[in-house]
Amino acid sequence: MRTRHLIFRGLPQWLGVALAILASATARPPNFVVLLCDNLGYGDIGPFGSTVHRTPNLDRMAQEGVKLTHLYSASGVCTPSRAALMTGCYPRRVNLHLNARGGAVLQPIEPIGLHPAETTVAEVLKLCGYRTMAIGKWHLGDQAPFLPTRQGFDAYVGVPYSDDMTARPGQPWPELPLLRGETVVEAPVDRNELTRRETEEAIRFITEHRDHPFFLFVPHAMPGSTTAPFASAAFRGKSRHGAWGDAVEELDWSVGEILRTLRTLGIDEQTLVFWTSDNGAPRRQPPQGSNAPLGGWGYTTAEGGMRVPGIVRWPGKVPAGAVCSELVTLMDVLPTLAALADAPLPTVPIDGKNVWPLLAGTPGALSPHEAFYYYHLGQLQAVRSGRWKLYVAAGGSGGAGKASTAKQAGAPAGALFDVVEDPRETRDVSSRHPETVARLRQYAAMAREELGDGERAGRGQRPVGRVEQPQPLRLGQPSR
Ligand SMILES: [Ca+2]
Repeated sequence: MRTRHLIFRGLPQWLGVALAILASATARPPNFVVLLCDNLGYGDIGPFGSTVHRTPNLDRMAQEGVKLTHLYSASGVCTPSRAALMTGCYPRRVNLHLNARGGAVLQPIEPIGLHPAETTVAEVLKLCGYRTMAIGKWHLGDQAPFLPTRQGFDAYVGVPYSDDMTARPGQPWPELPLLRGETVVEAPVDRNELTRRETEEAIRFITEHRDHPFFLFVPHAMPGSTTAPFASAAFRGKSRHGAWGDAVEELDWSVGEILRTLRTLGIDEQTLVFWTSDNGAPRRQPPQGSNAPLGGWGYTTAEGGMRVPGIVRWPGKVPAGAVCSELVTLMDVLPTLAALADAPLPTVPIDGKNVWPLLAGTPGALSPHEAFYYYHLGQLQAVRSGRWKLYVAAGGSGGAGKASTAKQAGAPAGALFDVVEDPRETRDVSSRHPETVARLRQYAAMAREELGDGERAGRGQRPVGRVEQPQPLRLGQPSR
């Protein structure tokens, strides 16, 4: 410090000012790439313990970045999870915890979607000059006012909802469409090619915008919601774990290609890459994805349903080979990227926090979340604070999709688990920690007041977007 001080003292004052101006002119905000898999479980990749899937690119990414071992999605199912990631809010706050019929996740020709007035992370960044693109499964509304192009993304390519929402007898649903912008360019899209094509689009976008700050959101459609996930010919039948393994290994290839592109273009050190999943692997028979060592399955409030694998890589900024075991959520993406881009936050209340000190490995940094709420659709089922998770309603069981058939054993209301030591949620320790139970009940009461619970409305809830006459997305018909 003393040496630098002396050097600066030796410079003429005008030169110091000129150098400072030059430095601020050349310091550009970082690029952001957010990669979100669909239904991929905590134990499905090498860095999180999989020994059945080959994920060399994610293994390397974890060695070069930080692994988030207590990262939570804000829901066990797709639409609410994505709504939370995009807005930094609990799904109930933006009223996307249910579809228009009170069930889980939006379906084709749904009259509701993410309200156009909500501010997405793409809008936050676009407002300060970022180029933005979404590539993949959107699932926040398939009507024109709800599409990514109306929510801050300059460009969009992908399927508007889940890969299993295909044309079928007894439903007015159209063939599964591939959108470019707001236009259906293929239907039905070849689902085997989705991951490969999403990757090619990502590489094209990064290459094109390498000289300008960009935000790329790639919500992959895989492993997805079918009983036999899709993969391209190069991966199909190649893993040791059936169609699920093929899809996971192609997703690993995909992140490898994206990281290689950043290196080749020389923008590796200007780019933060965040890789994660939208919820845990659902229960399937025969079993597919793995949430090990967590208990429970996707579509529930069990740890396995809502704790997701996460890796963040940014050479020189995020410590290599680090592990963050503090509680972080997908709602934190918006405020964290906004802070890094020096962009203003939405003016309405949000629930996410800036977790950059945790990602950067700042010594002593702790989770900014005093409490985290596990909602199953509209019902508050559990609260976590520190290492403790209290079920305030019976939870962690059941399931929201046809694929999760078998009844799952869940936790009864009042059960308290130490989810650091007991991530399978097998030992109810509520009788030994009455003061912790009481404290967590108070958090639950605060959540009910602000976000609501079941039929009870919360004072902080905002309206969902709604259209009067939803139309199917078909080839040759412009979306309205
Ligand atoms: Ca999902």
